[in-house]
Amino acid sequence: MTDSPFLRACRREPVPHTPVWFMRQAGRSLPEYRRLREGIPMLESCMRPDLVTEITLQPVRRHGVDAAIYFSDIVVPLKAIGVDLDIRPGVGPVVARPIRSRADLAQLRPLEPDDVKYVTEAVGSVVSELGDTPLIGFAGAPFTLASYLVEGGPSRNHEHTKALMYGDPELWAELLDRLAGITAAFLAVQIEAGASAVQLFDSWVGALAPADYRASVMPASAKVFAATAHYGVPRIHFGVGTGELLGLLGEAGAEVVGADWRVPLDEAARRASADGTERAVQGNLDPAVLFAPPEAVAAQADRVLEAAAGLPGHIFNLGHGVLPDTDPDALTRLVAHVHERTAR
Ligand code: 1CP
Repeated sequence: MTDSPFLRACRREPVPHTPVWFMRQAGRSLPEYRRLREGIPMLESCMRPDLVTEITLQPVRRHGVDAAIYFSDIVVPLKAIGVDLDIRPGVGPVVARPIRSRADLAQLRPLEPDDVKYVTEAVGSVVSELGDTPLIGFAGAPFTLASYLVEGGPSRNHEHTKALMYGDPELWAELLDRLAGITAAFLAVQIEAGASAVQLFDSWVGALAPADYRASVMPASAKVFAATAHYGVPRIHFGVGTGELLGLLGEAGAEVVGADWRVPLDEAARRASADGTERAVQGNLDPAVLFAPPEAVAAQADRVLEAAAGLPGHIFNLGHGVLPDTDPDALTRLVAHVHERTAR
C-alpha cells in the first residue's frame, strides 16, 4: 500500500504510471449511487457505515482509480457537534442560525472522536475492503466552513463572511480558530481509523486576495496542518480559483497542492514550491471538458500531462469536482487513457 502509485506520487517518488482519482468521484454521476441513495437524505447516508462503504467503493470498482475518497461531506463534523444544519437536495448545506455575533459562536464546541463513531467504523470497513488502494480522508478548511456558517448556505459573493472578516477581526479569528480545531480533530479521526492521506478542501478561498488570505485565513489552516503533521500521511490542500494563492496553500503546511484548470501544472508546481519546499501537485482537467467527444477529452488530458511531464509528483485529477451530469464512461475512459499514456 505505501508503495501505491498515489502515495508514491504524493512523496514525489518515481511511479509506474501517473495516479488518477477524481474529486466527487462518488455521487450523482453514478447510477448505482443514485439507486443506493434513493429515499435516504444525504446526512443520514453519511452516518451509515454500510452505505458509506459501498458508495466509497463504487467509483474504485467502476473506473479503476488509484485512490478512494471517503464518502461524506464537509459539514458532517459541524452536524456532529450539534450545529443545526441540513443538506438540501439541489442546494447544498443550509444552516438554521447563521454565525454573525460572539453569542452565535457558542454553537461551536470541540469535536470529540465519540461524536463521529460512525466515521471510525466506516473508515475501518472501507480500508479493509480496499486492499492495496489508498483511502483519502477529507475535511473542509476553516474559511470554506466559515462561509457556510456565516452566510447560512451556499453563496456566490461571500458578503456576510467578508463583512465579518474585515469588520470584526477578533471574532473572525476566534471563529476560524475553533473551526481549525474541529477540522484537525475530524482529520485525525480518519487518519487514526486508517486513511492513508487527507485532503483539506478550501473550495471557496479563491475569493480572497493573497494578503487577506495570509493575514486572516492562513493561521487557522496552518494550525490544521501543524496538528496533523505527526501522522506522516500526505496532506493535499485544494481550492478553486486559487492561482494567486498556490504558494500560500503550500506554505500553510501541505505536501501536495491541488490546482484548478486556470493555471498550467508546471506553473502551479513552481508557485506551490516557491518557499523552497518542493511539493507535489494535483489536477487539473476542467470538469466541463468531460462533456466533449472522447477524442477531445483525450487531447485535453494530454495537455495536462504535457504540462506535468517534467514534474516528479503529479496526481491526475480534475480541477474541481465531477459535474453531476457527467457520463461515467467518460471518466472510466479518462483513467485508462492517463494510465496508458504515462505507463513507464
Ligand atoms: O468525491 C466524492 O466521493 C464525494 C464526497 C463529497 C465530498 C468530497 C461530498 C458529497 N461532498 C464533498 C465535499 C464538499 N461539500 C465540498 C468540497 C468539495 C468541492 O469543492 O466540491 C463542498 C464545498 C461541499 C458543500 C456541498 N455539499 C455542496 C456545494 C454547495 C455549494 O456551495 O455550491 C453540495 C451540493 C453538498 C451536498 C453533497 N455533498 C456530497 C454529495 C453527494 C452531495 C449532494 C447530496 C444530495 O443533495 O443528495
